[in-house]
Amino acid sequence: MPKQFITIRRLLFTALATLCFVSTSYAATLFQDNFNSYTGNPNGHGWNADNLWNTAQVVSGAGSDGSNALRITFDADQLNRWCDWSPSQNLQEFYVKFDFKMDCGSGTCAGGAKFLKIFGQNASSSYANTTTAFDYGTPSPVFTGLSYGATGNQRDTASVLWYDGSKTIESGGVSPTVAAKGTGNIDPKDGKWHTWEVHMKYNDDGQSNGIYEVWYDGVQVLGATGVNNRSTSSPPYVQSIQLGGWNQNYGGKPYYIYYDNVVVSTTRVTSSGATSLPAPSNLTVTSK
Ligand SMILES: [Ca+2]
Repeated sequence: MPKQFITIRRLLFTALATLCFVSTSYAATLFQDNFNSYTGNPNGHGWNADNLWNTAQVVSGAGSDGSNALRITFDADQLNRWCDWSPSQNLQEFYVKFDFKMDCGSGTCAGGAKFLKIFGQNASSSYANTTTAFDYGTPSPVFTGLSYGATGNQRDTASVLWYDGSKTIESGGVSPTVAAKGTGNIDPKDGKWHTWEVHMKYNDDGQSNGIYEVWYDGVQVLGATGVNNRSTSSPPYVQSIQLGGWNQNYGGKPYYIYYDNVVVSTTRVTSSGATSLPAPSNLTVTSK
């Protein structure tokens, strides 16, 4: 075979091998959407969104970099304004990260909202949910803590790991170890983009080895291990990850939460959007 052919073949092989290696490095990403390829209702783009009120809409130019972003409108009380992603695989442990912005419109964002809710798979009315929400109970809602259920077969929001490091655990529930904490309530209502990250793991059957970690703008505000966040009768897997969600006390003045650059992954995502297993940057294609 002529030397030129061999050289081209080696070049192609090396290029393919490089592509495969880079691709493998990003295999930890399970789902991502920067909303830049479409506008309107996100249904059909990997999401299951509110079709009844169409309160979840991808808006042109709304992102932090002028790209498209998802906007969820909160204009009523005790209704769901949601946008869900459901994994196609059984997901016991994962990271979810996104950018978000509060837009208070002509009001003061006076309503609480679920913001980010993780629903566990439901088996015969046994389930385990996790919530990071804007607190309903204050006139100017803020993030106060991560809530989940620590007892029973229908676990939702009865226990709270507060961002000041304290915890409120239901009677009879396992008290986790809180190794990382923030300084207290988090108020993102400054009209600027922020980043929210959650790492979650369901405990194995009969064990208390669940995990919760939360970062706000890259700063860790919660780190809890030894969590018991499901009963053995609940599947240890995620049903859906929901943006927006149940809200109340909005006070008659609609407000909006924008979301962008959503990534669900099996390892923590770096600020550049890559997973924490970085793609090699020093690869070159050579031939002899
Ligand atoms: Ca975008």
